[in-house]
Amino acid sequence: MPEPYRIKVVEPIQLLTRKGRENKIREAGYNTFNLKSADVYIDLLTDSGTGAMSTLQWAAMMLADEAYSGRESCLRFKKAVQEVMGYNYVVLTNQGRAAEHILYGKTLVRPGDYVPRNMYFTTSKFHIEAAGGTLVDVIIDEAHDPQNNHPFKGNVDLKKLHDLVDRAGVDKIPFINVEMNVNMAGGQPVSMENLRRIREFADKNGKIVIFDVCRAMENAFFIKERELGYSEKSCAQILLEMCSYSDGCIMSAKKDAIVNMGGFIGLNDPALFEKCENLGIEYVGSKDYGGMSGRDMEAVAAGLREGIDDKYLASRIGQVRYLGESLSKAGVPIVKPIGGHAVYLDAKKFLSHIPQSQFPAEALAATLYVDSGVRSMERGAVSAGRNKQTGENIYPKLELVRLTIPRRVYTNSHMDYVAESIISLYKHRDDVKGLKIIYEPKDLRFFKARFEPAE
Ligand code: P61
Repeated sequence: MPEPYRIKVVEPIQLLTRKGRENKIREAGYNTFNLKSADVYIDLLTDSGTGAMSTLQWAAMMLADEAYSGRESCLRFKKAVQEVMGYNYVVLTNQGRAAEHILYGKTLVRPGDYVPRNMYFTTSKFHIEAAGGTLVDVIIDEAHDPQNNHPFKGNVDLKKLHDLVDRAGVDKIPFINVEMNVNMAGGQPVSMENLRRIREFADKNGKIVIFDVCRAMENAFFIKERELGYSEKSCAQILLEMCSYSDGCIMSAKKDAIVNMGGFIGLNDPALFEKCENLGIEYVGSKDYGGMSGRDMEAVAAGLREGIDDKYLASRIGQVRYLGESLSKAGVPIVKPIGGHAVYLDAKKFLSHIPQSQFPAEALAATLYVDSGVRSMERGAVSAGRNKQTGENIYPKLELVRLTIPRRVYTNSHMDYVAESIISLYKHRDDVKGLKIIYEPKDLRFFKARFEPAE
């Protein structure tokens, strides 16, 4: 089916010359984060805050209440979260990492704690570590293999959870953290069956479960499509059941809620809510705005309802699949199955002549920009950072380039251009050279690191 919307506003884009792009990537230190968006032709850096809002969202923004306290927009925001996800209490934040800071960093994690999670995410890991904790990856092994076709590669391995309890002691585990549609694994979903088993495990061990729901709507779509017993349910019903297995969540609304800015913590426990709300006042803004303006809240409230619509999700994930299948048919190595928000190139396979110490994914992202003006994102050794104790680079099994599709922004002819560019790059892949780091900040280095060609 075609997209369930038509386009009313457009934003012109332009392709610089090849010489121009060569200069721009050099000036950017070969890091696509450092490029100016005006120098990018098709921007697949991220799906975070880059979606196109609907007429309903823009109209709702005009009705926003910008009062400091007791604002209607805040009430509408909370009502939308309660209706769509079922959480009783909501703390407003400006985006996901602020929610992580408050809930993980300032409330739940103590020095020496271990937090099990189905694969790391950069900001989540940062806030757990900054509080003195350690993130322990408990995702199933299949998730680390780009070619493995497991339908729910985001699942938690219950055996790994049990082992952690035996090794660390149950008291050292403040909560179980489960990400929906796991970003670093390639946008891979968690099954309902797995969520139920995590809940049982948590209840037996007296633990709470916190979800990262920034892409839970896309996860719900995969459950509808792949899990027995869910094909007749709506994604909205599935999402409510998913969230019922958790005690709370953090949300970056910039993803599934299709807004430019916004986030929240959802909770069911009034005492935990009270703590987080007070911290929110200290760190992000008073309780009725939490780092957002009223218009941002209105956009989120409307976006939460649009983001869970079955037809929209089918078209959104269908577009990601369209790009993935074009690449796969041409033999380009990508992560399988094709994920919810992005297609991930397997840079280790794509550039098998470049050792991981020369950052093949970063080199591939830089070359793709020079070749075609398409901006993508490194998700490999640069993103994984360094071991805190030894200072050595961490070399994850997955060395990927993420082609992230913003929601409702590009058409399939943009996808065709991207696919053709990558297929042509694949043919001359042996010409691509590795990179070495010449500057990196201490934490979350991928955002600002600079490189130059190795040797
Ligand atoms: C992204 F390169 N994601 O995927 P905030 N949890 C999860 C996320 O995907 C996420 C956040 C929490 C981004 C933006 C971004 O290493 C990076 O609203 C599963 O961005 O604070 C964000 O939500 C944090 C890009 C973040 C990165 C960190 O593009």
